[in-house]
Amino acid sequence: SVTTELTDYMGFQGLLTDEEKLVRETARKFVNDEVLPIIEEHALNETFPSHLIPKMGELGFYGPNLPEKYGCAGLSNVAYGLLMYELERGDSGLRSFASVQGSLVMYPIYAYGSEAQKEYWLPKLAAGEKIGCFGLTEPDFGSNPAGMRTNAVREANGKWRINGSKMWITNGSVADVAVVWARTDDGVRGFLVEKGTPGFSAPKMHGKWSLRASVTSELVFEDVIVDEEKSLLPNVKGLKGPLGCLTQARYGIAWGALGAADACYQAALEYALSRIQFDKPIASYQLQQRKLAEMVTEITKGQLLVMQLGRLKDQGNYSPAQVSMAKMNNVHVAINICRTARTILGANGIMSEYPIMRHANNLEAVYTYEGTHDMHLLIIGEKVTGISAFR
Ligand code: TGC
Ligand code: FAD
Repeated sequence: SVTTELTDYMGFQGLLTDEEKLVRETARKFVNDEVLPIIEEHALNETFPSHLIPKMGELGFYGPNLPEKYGCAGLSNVAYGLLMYELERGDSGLRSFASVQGSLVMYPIYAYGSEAQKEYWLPKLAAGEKIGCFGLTEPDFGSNPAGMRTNAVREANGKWRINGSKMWITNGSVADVAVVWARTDDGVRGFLVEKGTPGFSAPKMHGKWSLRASVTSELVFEDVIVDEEKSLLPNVKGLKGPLGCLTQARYGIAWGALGAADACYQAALEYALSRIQFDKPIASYQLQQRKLAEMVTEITKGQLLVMQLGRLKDQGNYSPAQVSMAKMNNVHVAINICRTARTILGANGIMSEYPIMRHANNLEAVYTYEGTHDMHLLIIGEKVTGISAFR
């Protein structure tokens, strides 16, 4: 059964504005009505529920914290976080879709694009009429994108020629536009490459045991020619371009992972109260109570962490290293909560009838993408010591 309220041990919802509460309730209803009934089937079949894309656009789920001028909702960052929480309570793949579309495609166009690029792309992406993807990672450069080999060379006629390949790209083969980061004579630059451009292909990757209800692809560029005005993001140079987008997406993941944890905690609590062994509900045994008590404690601490971060972000007074702490901590506690929830359900915990293995497996990818757990520890370590231990 579907529990109707989110876990709230410390009056977290009392910290929300009416608008934020409405966003959360809208997203929760959408997930309960449209996602939970179908998501296990999609995960089993390794398909994304693409029929939900326009509906999520209608509900304003893409880039909701960007300005209304471009067809977005102009909501607070806390509202955006709550949306990610609820979507990931459904499935990390669904939250990934919205994260990529809003934080990794719409955000760079908004922050680094020309006015014409913004006016052309943002309303279509906000409505879900067009889908985007974000190509940074390469087969040989994951945690260290500074080493990327994909390159773009400016030709005499104001065109650019792109060569190289990207890997592990969410939505790659379904995207109408790829935000691609490439090495140039002028440092790393961002390009908008449209589906169907000659020399550009995006083969789908198969065989994931994690994020099965999400499309992951390679991007291949073989002498792809793009027009400077339409394609080059003019307002950023260097690795701070893509890393600035990651800060936006990592912020949403820090909220989202708690949604997956919440789904597993609630399933475990309900199960523990109803499952009888040795003539009593297993919830009456101290060992199981300890697990539930630790789960709800970690969810509560995580909620307060992202709430404070969200308010700081709304004030424009936050740092990427703070976002790293929230992403690192909340994904870490979420994966542990999902695994512990699995033990409470015993054998039932491995079945697709319950959401637990799906969430636990999804979080393996979430633990790694958008900066691995280790990389975020090193970012925090650098912040507190002043010494970089990356290289
Ligand atoms: P470094 O020298 O530290 O920085 C280069 C420039 O970037 C600035 N910067 C940032 N700006 C904004 N946000 C951040 N988070 C930033 N981090 C750094 C920095 O100030 C500097 O600016 P400037 O003006 O001085 O040039 O760069 P580095 O090469 O030493 O690398 C730092 C490191 C290791 C932290 C970075 O490379 C890193 O974060 N690596 C992890 C890679 C990663 O997270 N990849 C994610 C790929 S996308 C993805 O996974 C999508 S999943 C989508 C889904 O399905 O949800
Ligand atoms: P590596 O960087 O090879 O790391 C392997 C291990 O070494 C990790 O444990 C890491 O923590 C550790 N390590 C690396 N460097 C150090 C160091 N200096 N010190 C200590 N330990 C270190 N990328 C995109 O650009 N766009 C996307 O849309 C996207 N979607 C993704 C979707 C999925 C399902 C997955 C799984 C990945 C996605 N990625 C995407 C890629 C993701 O960002 C990378 O997988 C991630 O950044 C890690 O890179 P890697 O897998 O190459 O691991």
